[in-house]
Amino acid sequence: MSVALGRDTIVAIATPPGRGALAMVRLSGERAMEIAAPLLHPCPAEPRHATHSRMRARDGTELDDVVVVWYRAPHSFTGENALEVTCHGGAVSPSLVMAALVAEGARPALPGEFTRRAVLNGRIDIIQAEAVGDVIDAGTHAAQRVALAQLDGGLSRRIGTLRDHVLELEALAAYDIDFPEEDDGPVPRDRIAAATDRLTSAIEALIATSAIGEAVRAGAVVVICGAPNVGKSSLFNALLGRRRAIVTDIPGTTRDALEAVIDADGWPIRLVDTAGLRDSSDTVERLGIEISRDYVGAADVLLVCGDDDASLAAADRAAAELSLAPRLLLRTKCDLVDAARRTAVGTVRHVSAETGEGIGELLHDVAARLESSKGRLSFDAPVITRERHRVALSAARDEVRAFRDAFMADAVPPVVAAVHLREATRKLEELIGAVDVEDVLDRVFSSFCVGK
Ligand SMILES: Nc1nc2c(ncn2[C@@H]2O[C@H](COP(=O)(O)OP(=O)(O)OP(=O)(O)O)[C@@H](O)[C@H]2O)c(=O)[nH]1
Ligand SMILES: [Mg+2]
Repeated sequence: MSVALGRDTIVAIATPPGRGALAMVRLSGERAMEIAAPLLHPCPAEPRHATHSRMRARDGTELDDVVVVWYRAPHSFTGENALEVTCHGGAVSPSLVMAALVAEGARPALPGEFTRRAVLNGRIDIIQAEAVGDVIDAGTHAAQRVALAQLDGGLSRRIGTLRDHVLELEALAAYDIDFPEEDDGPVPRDRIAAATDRLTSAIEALIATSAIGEAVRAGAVVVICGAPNVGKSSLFNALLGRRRAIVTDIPGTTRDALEAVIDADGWPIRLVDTAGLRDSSDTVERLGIEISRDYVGAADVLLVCGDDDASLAAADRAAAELSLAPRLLLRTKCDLVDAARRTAVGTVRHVSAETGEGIGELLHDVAARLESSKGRLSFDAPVITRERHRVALSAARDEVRAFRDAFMADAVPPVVAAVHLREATRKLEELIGAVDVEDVLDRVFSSFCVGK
């Protein structure tokens, strides 16, 4: 990359493009005020106060009527001198403001560059930076709440505490190493063993939150499957409360998988309608069926549909072959069958997209299945939300275990065993972003939008 990261003053339109009442242009870097001042009439006199200004180009051309807030380093989101210019929205005003600031020497920001600077300047850590992206990307209130808690530092503090415990253990081990001649030593071995076990359990407990954390951040995948024409797309529409998927009486109507996000008792759900599973000679339909099979394989919960007992049993067998996820059996189009003559047994639920029967309860069933497979949805304790977190914590746990094995077995000199603890500390610090920041940052910010 040829741009001088960190030294330039950067600028970006922080609001989405399109028609809107207001837009915000954000400027950050050492020269932020110097760059903006010649264009602002008047210029903000005090930091953190809103100033109503006319913005004019150097040649006197009127640009827009704006409200400016100036932040003095280090008291800004990025930790640098910064300016937020709120102008009119739409296609013209924000671009004019941005172009004028670029003409004065600011450089257009790269995606995520403001947040990257916030990390590099120690305003937030990497876990919190990820949360900034998650708050923006959240599709449901639950996902946004988890992200906000993470941004608030809950998860970072929890990981910091784990790291402190590793350091304490290392200190205990070091004491033992330094005074080996003390027979019963000042640090009995079983004390070190017990501390190691407590630490391993604490790391495990945090790893165990990944099922729920990842499901809430990304949405649990709930797939509607079954034979063609049993009413899958009708059920999909009924659950969404709007006509999204095409419904016809022609078997094989749905060709591609369709996704929509809904809420089931607080759980964010990625509901998927799929092409009916059958042997087909139609090329397009066959491709759709392959996609269906992939979705069924990746589902967190399956809604297995059949409009009679035989088709339901066949669909259940097919689903069980492809997936270990919990399956809810749905006898569809139940409005066509007399309540008295309903034959299905056990856990089969009767639903009708036509009358709405069973549809509301179905979402409670889905939430209950998710709760039993992933844990209770709660926003009080920190949860990990990404594979990156899970991988780093698992590596740290393995190092702590390796230390215990080596230390207790006297297999290697204690100093060598303690190396595992240093490695565990490093894994936890990498997770928060205390070491090798640049490398981790590149991965974290690859998906960010410009202006954040
Ligand atoms: N009476 C009644 N008819 C329904 C119900 N649900 C679906 N149907 C009818 O069944 C037919 C097939 O419905 P779809 O929802 O397209 O079925 P599908 O399973 O998505 O079919 P494919 O996409 O071809 O796999 C349509 O004619 C629907 O009107 C229901 O609850 N009651
Ligand atoms: Mg369909």
